[in-house]
Amino acid sequence: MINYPHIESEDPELFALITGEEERQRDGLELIPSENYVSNAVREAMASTLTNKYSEGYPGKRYYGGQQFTDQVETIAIERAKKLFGATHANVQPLGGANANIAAYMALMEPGDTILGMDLYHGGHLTHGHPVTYISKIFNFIRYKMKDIETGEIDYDELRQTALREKPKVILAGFSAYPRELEWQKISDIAKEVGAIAMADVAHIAGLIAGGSQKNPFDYGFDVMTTTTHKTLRGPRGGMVMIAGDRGEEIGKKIDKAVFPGLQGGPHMHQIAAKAIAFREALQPSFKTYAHQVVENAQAMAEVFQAHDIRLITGGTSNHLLLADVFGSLGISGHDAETLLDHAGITLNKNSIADDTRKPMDPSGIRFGTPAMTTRGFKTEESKQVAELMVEVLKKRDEATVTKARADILALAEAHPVPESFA
Ligand code: DSN
Repeated sequence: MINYPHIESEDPELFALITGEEERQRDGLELIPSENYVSNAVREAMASTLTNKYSEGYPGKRYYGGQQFTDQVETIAIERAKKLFGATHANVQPLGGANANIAAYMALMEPGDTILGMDLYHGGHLTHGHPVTYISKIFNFIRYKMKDIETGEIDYDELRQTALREKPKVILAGFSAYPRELEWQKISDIAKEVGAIAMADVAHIAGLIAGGSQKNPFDYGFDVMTTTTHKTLRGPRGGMVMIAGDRGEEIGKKIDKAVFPGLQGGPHMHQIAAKAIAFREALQPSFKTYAHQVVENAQAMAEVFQAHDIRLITGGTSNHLLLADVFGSLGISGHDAETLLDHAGITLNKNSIADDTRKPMDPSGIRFGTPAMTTRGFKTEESKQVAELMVEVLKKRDEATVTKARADILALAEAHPVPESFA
């Protein structure tokens, strides 16, 4: 446990909010698939005096003095990231996944250039060119989709035809709401055929790749990989860009320039230290066990939902997340399902399903996943128990059922305290 004696005595208002959030995380179940619990070591790094330091530039080439420790911190983070993902180059400075993606676009393309990515309503992400983003005004984003929503199969023929026709500079493979594994080799072959850079946004599955429960795009000819560090990878909130392959050195230089000074100012060195600590944790053999358990738990939850005839987009899951069509199956909207489950102590998010006819703030689906509960030590039996509780709440929707589920969730949470260390 980390205490906050100074905040408590100096700013009781903030102390109450921070401890309130801590209790919420402790007593409820976190099923948002992009969230996790970090170790105390990671949290200590984020609270360290490294936050006081300006370090514009890169190790050995900074614009400020006093870098004898920060240079080493960043170098260690880079080396651990490279080892974890088999990269030849890593930039650990992006402040988040959005920055990592934008820096990669800036490094790999000129304004007006075309990038082919996954359709946003078939699992892609805002930063993959949603019209509300500024980058969508700078680059020309075009899309590929699933061929079959019930199996999740991507339409690789359409992808290839589009790539041959549009000649994109970059083909982007990645997602934030797609429960299946992509065929990395097929995508990288198409990229080679049309002379495009193959870029993977593995923000959601980075931990599963590091732990060996999902394939590594670098093993299938991908040139660039962007990620967040705080989802399945279980590190501090932040981003990263990695490079591999024959053009690694050339692309690496462009990425570094794009991150700084192209996009960001001083790197957040306390976060970089925390990333280094999380990477070390992910290099331990126990992280492999964790990554495999995440997927097993998600599949156990999928079995329960399917046994209750609740439609899962793509017909199940091969990774850490599930997307359930609760409106189509149970007549409850994603928004109402999220609220109801919140009352039962289960946090997840409403989500559009592929080709949803409802609006994003009140869509047909819910998205949930197992990274955080697996960190707490949940196995398949407990995962099934949670799924049964969710289904019961979503079907019955009465106060007694929600109250009983809340008590059961609290008991499960108490039996599986959030670990303080993964050393
Ligand atoms: N907000 C993240 C997610 O929940 O998937 C993606 O950036």
